[in-house]
Amino acid sequence: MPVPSPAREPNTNVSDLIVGADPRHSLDALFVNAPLRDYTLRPRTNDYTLPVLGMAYIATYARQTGFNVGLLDAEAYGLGVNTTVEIINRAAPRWVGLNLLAPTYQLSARIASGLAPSIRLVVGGHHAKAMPREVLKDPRFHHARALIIGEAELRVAALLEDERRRTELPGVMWRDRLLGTVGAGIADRQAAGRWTAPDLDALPMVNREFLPQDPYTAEDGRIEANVVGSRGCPYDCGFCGAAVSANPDITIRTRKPSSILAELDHLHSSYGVTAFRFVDDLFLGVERFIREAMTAFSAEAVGSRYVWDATGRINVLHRADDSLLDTLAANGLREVALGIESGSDRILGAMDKRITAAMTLSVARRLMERGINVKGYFILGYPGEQRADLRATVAHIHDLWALEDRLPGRFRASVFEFRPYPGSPVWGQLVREGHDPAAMMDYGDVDLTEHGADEAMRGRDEFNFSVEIQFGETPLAEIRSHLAELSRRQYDRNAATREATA
Ligand code: B12
Ligand code: SF4
Repeated sequence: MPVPSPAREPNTNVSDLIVGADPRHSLDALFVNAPLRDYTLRPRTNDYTLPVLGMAYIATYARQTGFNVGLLDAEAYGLGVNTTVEIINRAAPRWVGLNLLAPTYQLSARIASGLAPSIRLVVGGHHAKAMPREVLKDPRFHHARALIIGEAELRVAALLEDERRRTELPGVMWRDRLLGTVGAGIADRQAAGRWTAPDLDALPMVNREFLPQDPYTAEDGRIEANVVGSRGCPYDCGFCGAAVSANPDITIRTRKPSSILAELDHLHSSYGVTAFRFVDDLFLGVERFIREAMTAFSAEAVGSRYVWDATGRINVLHRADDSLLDTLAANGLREVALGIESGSDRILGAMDKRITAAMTLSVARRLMERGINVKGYFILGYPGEQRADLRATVAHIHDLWALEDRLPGRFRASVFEFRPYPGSPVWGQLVREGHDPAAMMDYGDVDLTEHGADEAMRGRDEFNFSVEIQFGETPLAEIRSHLAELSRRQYDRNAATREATA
């Protein structure tokens, strides 16, 4: 995986790590992305992380509404928990906003408990949605004046205006400090959708002042930026926090192609960006939208100006005819990220992936024939996975590498050990089977370097964590040796390609 360097170097003065705010005025809100690890204990081993677009959307909207807001990305700067707390308390914002994800929950909770008493706290993000009552009960979140379920741009701005408005905001919860009960805002039915599913074309474009590492210069010298073209996903893959059953609040929707193109052109004229990454749950997920977007991209000759990467779905691309794939290639599609997950149809069925291993090989071949690169995500150790299934996944990856060797497009495998996320479809199944929810959330670091994959693991350090529970037939130690071996091979293949193209 390329490890791009930030286009804007972080400043050394820690208070300067707060981006996007006007330092001449007091801060209405500071949005904080917790680090993935406490970097005081162990320094960060890579220097790039995807930008926190969700929080930047919230910050952009709040600024447009008239508030002075900033963003502190503790992961991007590799900060420790105490340093993060010190920076926040020194900045003394009126509100702090924390994005809770399952694996960073404990670090976020430590940050929350260190906040000065005068600071009001608002929390959101996937984990807040999956376990709102548990979060509000956690004494470390006693500052929390509001927990927001789902897309929060409009509701955060309303809270910054007046905290008492929480009673009229749908999907907002809080703990009554005296009674210990949980309160929830109630909106009239017609207004609810306006708050929870804002019109994506009416939202302001993300202001990149809030993103310290985006746009950035990639290894090949191109300036790249991450963008979001849609929200929500209609599929229900068992392991996924974005699955439709885990997100009943989301109205699945796409931006108008003209609005997407306007953002690409804006990023090009303001920062010189020529490469874009759509980090949506699923960008190339519905054929009707792909066709509509490609008609607009062709009309604007996007392929002669830019390249772009996107998430896609194997079953949808499998149905697409050759001319649509030709159009995608002609319009600059550089890489598609596909959830391949497994080489075993039995496990793909258990995951409700709606794909087969044969379908994957066919789609990957058709894409790579056209020079479109494929990034495949794989999971080892899914609940119910037997040794034969795992062997099929390893063989599948080798088959895809073999395809790459004879086609113009590249293939890279991104392999993970399975870990459960609250709210994902398989979570409920595991709880019903008797797994302890607390144990399933006890995410800890895994050091794969002992399997001899030091350099290969460096850029992927933050992805190596585990709950130390064996969910399939294969013991974790064996899963990790496969993980290290596959990562090392992928690393060597990347190095060989780089050398060949240098
Ligand atoms: C880009 C991305 C990343 C980026 C940035 C993550 C981030 N902090 O936002 C990086 C690479 C850093 C990342 C890392 C991880 N990610 Co990630 N990531 C995504 C991805 C693909 C897109 C996120 C995005 O920008 N969406 C678009 C914006 C508009 O939506 P949003 O982020 O959800 O934000 C909206 C709401 O959630 C809410 N909100 C967000 N933040 C806040 C904050 C406050 C205060 C409030 C009130 C509301 C609020 O309002 C936002 C605007 O409407 C999502 C999948 C997805 N599409 O959501 C997975 C996803 C969020 N990631 C996930 C996971 C698990 C991880 C990692 C643990 C991965 C890993 N290491 O294995 C880490 C966690 C690191 C961390 N501290 O951020 C899971 C979360 C599952 C869960 N239940 O926790 C998701 C859903 C993927 C999945 N399908 O399972 N990720
Ligand atoms: S893995 Fe991809 S397709 Fe499946 S539910 Fe998640 S975002 Fe949707």
